[in-house]
Amino acid sequence: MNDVFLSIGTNIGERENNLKQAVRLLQHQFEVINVSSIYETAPVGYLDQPSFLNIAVHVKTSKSPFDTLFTCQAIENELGRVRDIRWGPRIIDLDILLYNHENIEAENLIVPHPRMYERAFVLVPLVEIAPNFACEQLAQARQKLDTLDREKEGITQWKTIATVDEFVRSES
Ligand code: A4P
Ligand code: MG
Repeated sequence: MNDVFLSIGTNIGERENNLKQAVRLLQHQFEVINVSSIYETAPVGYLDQPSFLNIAVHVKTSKSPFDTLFTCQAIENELGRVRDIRWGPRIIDLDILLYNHENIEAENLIVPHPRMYERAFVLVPLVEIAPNFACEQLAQARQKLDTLDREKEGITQWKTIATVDEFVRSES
């Protein structure tokens, strides 16, 4: 089984519900091991848009990296994702951060995610759910996070998640 870390972001509609729906759909396709706290984060890249909720999710899977990407894109489509402005508002965005300790550089898939080390909204939830996970990429993520000022980056813990099951079953 492969260890995969995903980042999920949303800034349109019922944001917490969007995250919950995404995790429910992930559970149909993967073994969902852990979900981070929900963080509210200031938009990065394209600034004139509402704030995001972001989480990181650890899943185990026998799917290949490309099947994992297709599955994530299918979940985005199922939740009604429309692609228009790059880095613009979205109902849901699922990105693959890490696939084991692999480095992948294909036309449609780059792992580790090419912008993850610059983004506190990715690193804060990722490091939260991978305290004991040893790989070079996570060591780099932890190191990078130490240099970032969470407050300045506009990251606040919005809600803690006790267990994955409690999260997906709860009403938002
Ligand atoms: N792709 C390549 N590598 C990957 C990967 N590791 N995971 C390709 C997922 N996809 C990957 O993605 C565009 C293409 O990237 C895909 O066709 C895929 O083959 P997309 O999801 O269609 O478009 P996008 O989301 O606009 O691009 P991208 O690159 O995912 O956007 P970002 O860089 O993730 O930025 N601010 C806050 N606070 N929180 C956010 O969550 N998100 C973004 C999106 C901007 N600002 C944000 C947030
Ligand atoms: Mg994306």
